[in-house]
Amino acid sequence: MHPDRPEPKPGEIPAARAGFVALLGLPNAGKSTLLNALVGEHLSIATSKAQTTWQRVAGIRTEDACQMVFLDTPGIVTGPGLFHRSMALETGRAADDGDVLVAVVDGAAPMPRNPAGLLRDYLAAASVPAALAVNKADLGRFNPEPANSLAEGLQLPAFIVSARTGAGLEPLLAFIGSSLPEGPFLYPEDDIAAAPARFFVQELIRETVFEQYRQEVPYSVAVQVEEFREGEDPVYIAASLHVERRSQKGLVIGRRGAGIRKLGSAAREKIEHFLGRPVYLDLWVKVSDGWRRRRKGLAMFGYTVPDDAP
Ligand SMILES: Nc1nc2c(ncn2[C@@H]2O[C@H](COP(=O)(O)OP(=O)(O)O)[C@@H](O)[C@H]2O)c(=O)[nH]1
Ligand SMILES: [Mg+2]
Repeated sequence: MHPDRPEPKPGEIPAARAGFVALLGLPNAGKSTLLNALVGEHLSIATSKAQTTWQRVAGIRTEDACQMVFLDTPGIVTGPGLFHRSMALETGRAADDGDVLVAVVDGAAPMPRNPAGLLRDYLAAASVPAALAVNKADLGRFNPEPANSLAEGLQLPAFIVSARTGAGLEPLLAFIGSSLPEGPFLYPEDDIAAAPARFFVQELIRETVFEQYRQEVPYSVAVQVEEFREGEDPVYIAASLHVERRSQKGLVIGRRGAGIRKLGSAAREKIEHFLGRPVYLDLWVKVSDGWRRRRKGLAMFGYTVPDDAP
């Protein structure tokens, strides 16, 4: 219970609660996997590679008189590049919008010192209720101690969870539910996402790129859905993949188009699952020279542009 909030009187029907829950944490902690587990749908792309989430993704869970709008974020991203700063800004904005903060910590990995310090700063500066979700409890090497002592130092509750198996989510949800402000729902009760279907199509294609390509290639690919014709059967979707350099175009397309064909069929299956309908997916590869380093490039693909961007 938030300290400023009065206890409901016995017999009183509790008012509805609703608000934003920002998911913070280091790359690879499992923020996106946790959002998906909390919403019960694969909304936010999650891969074994770090920094796959480039902008905020909102997923909605409505239960009884409580609506939680989870904001997945790129997390605590450090790095001098424009794109790193764009991601860090996204995280900061989601944290500002959060009525509750949940810091996701990988309990199966050693805590790196510097970024963990940033996480601590975020939590220490928070003016809203916050908690730690100590994730990956399903792994044998799980050790909650470092996260627990971080939580203790900040006087925050810590919840041991596994985003992968769904274990331990109930106590975390109870904490979030009781910490949200009273107020009407922010979205219709049946909505699970706060973005149009084409956003998720774009993200599913990006996720598949992360799964199928190596090294820096997936980090260079922005996806733009050019056409989305839901009136057609199968649904017709055309999307372009924008790489940063000409040499990457060949890498994505692959020998005699094998790469792009494999990408297209795996992405199509995911999109069909998401839409619940057959899909015809047309993919194009384009070169948008150094888009991650330019204001125009970031803006073109809908990413946050830092004020001082060239
Ligand atoms: N074993 C295990 N793996 C997890 C869990 N949560 C996330 N992962 C894995 O950790 C990696 C990073 O997850 P992701 O959600 O993309 O992390 P993010 O960068 O914080 O969004 C992926 O390979 C996930 O499958 C968990 O509870 N248990
Ligand atoms: Mg993520």
